[in-house]
Amino acid sequence: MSASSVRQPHFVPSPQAPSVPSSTSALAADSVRDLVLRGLRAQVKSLPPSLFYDAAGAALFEQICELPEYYPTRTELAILTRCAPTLARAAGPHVALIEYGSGAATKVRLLLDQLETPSAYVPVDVSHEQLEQVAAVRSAQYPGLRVLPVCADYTRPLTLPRLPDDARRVAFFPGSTIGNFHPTEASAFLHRVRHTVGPRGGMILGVDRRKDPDVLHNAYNDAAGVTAAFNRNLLVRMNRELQATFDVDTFRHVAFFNDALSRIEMHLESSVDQTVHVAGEAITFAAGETIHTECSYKYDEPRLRTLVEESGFRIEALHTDACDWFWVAWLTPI
Ligand code: AVI
Repeated sequence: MSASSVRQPHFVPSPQAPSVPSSTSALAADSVRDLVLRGLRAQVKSLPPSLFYDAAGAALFEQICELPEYYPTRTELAILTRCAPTLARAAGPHVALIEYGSGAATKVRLLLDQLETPSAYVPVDVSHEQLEQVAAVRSAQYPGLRVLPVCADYTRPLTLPRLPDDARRVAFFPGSTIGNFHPTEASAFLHRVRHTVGPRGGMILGVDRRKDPDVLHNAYNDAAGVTAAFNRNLLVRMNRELQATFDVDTFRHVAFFNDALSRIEMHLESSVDQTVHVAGEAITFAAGETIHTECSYKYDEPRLRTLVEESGFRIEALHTDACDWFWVAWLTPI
């Protein structure tokens, strides 16, 4: 099949922004303003992590993935490289692979290379440009594979294009992005995926495991300061897009492991009492007050099992690495 057989992205409207990563560079200016003001007017200030991913934020995230301290990306890649043949055998022939938040869609190649006669690849992402590029490249690389891009916010209910009747629908959600959902949102998301893949379907899910807090701390407080720049880029973005008056140097990157909730929390802490204007509205900060910008939940096996099972899936296999830091889970419907 040639690149010309790539379908035009199928659009699904997304009225509300997600609270997990997926590029918001495509979000309308008024939705960014509404999201920001809602978060900053609250008594405990917060911003949705989806706002990290403007063009500069996406580039900083790519740098994070290469950092020596940030183990998730390379660890998951190593597991996928080793286990792709096993995952492909479990998934079987004629799979329609649905990748949520496909982005540059590099990891999926490891699976597509191993699957027996995959019938379709459905990358889902909010970035129209990236989707078109990915679709054209993958279509050229895998002749015979139907590439059906869907331009949508995957945290909202999705309508998929028509898939071949005999295809087994398998969802692919790598990167441990599930950890950026609050547990109730994670459960609702997995529940929707379960509905989408149907009773014969499956899911391949990347999950970051609970581990030594020092390892976690270092991964989100890298020596080169890239994660700090990624966090502070939110302020730069608000200054540019919402005519905000943040003095970026007066906000400190703070990231720590919250043991009771089993999550890394990222914050931006004001070092002084100050008033900042955002889209014409005055927002006051006391010295030491923070904006909570991200949660990254780290799962142990009982918590993962509970999450998966309450969403209508069962864990068929947990593939891990030599340090037991990460899982690539193979899930099937209960
Ligand atoms: C995208 N997500 C899985 C990353 C994480 O580790 O939670 C985002 C990130 N935040 C800081 N560093 C990386």
